[in-house]
Amino acid sequence: MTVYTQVSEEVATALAERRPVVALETTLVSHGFSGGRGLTVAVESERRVRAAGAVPATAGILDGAIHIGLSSAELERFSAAGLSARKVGARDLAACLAQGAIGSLTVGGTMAVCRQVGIKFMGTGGIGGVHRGFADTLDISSDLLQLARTEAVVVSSGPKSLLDVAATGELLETLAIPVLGWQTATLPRFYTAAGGPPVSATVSDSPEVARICAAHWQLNAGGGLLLARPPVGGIDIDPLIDEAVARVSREHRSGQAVTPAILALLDELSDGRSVEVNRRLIEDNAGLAGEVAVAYTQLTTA
Ligand code: PSU
Ligand code: MN
Repeated sequence: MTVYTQVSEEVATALAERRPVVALETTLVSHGFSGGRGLTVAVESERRVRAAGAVPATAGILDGAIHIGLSSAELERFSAAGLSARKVGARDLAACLAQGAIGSLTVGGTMAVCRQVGIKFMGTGGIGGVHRGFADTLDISSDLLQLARTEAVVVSSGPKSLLDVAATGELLETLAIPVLGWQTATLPRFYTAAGGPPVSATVSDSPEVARICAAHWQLNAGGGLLLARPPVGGIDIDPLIDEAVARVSREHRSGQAVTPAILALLDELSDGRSVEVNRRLIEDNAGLAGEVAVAYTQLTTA
C-alpha cells in the first residue's frame, strides 16, 4: 500500500513523546500574500510556535506526498509557486497526490491531515465560512465541515470579514462547534474585533482553553473547536471590503479563486494596511496555538 504521509523527524519524535505540536497551513503562504511575503509570515509563525514551547508542523503536498513539518527549502517551494500551487481542501488531497502537483493545504485540508497523525492544535489567520450572497451561490467553505469532524482546536481571528460573519456564526452553532472567544464575548471579524455575533463561551487563559478541549473531546469524540482571538491593531475597512467583494463578484469569479482575489484587491485598496493586520494576526494566532498546546499537554500528562 502506498504511504502518502511523510512526517518530519522532529514532528514524528514530538508526537511519539506526546509533546505539544501545532499544525500550520500552506495556502496562506502561496495564495494569502503576494510577492513572497507569505514565506516571511510562515517562518515567523513557526518561530512563535517554538517560542511558546511547541513544535511547528507546517503541512503541504510535494512530489506526491503529504509533508508534515517542512524544511526551509520545502517551505520556499510553496511561496515560489504562488497562485500556481493548487489550493487543496480535503476533497482535493487524492487528486493532488496522484497527479504529483504542488498542493497548498487550506485550513480544512490541514485538518484532514492532522486527523491522520493525531495533531490536535492548529494556528491560522481566518477560517473559511459562509460567503456573502450564499443563498445564490451556495459558497460555503469546507473548512467548517472539517472543523466539525476533526478532534482539534483551531486558533483564528474568526471568519474573514469578506464573508457573511453572522451566517458563519449560525452554521458553527448548527455544526455544534464550540466557539471560544479569547478574552472577548463576540466573534472577531478578522480585520476588526468588533461587530460579530456572540461566542458560545468566553475564555480568559490557555489552561482554561485546555480544560474545555479535554472535556469536549471526552464528551464529543471526534469534534473540533474554534478559538477566536481578536486582532491586535485591527482596522475597520468594511467599505473597502464591500467594494472588493462587489468587484470580484462582477468579474464572475467563483469557487476557490474568490478568497485570494478579494484578499489581493483589499491589499491594493487599503494601501497595504489589510496585509499588515493579516500578517500580525496570523503570527499572534500561531503563538497562542503553541501556548494552548503546551497547556493541554501539561493538563493531560499531569
Ligand atoms: N486566512 C488568511 N489567508 C488565507 C486563508 C485564510 O489570512 O489565504 C485561506 C485558508 O487556507 C482558508 C481558505 O482555509 O483561505 C478558505 O478558502 P475558501 O473560502 O475558498 O474555502
Ligand atoms: Mn468557497
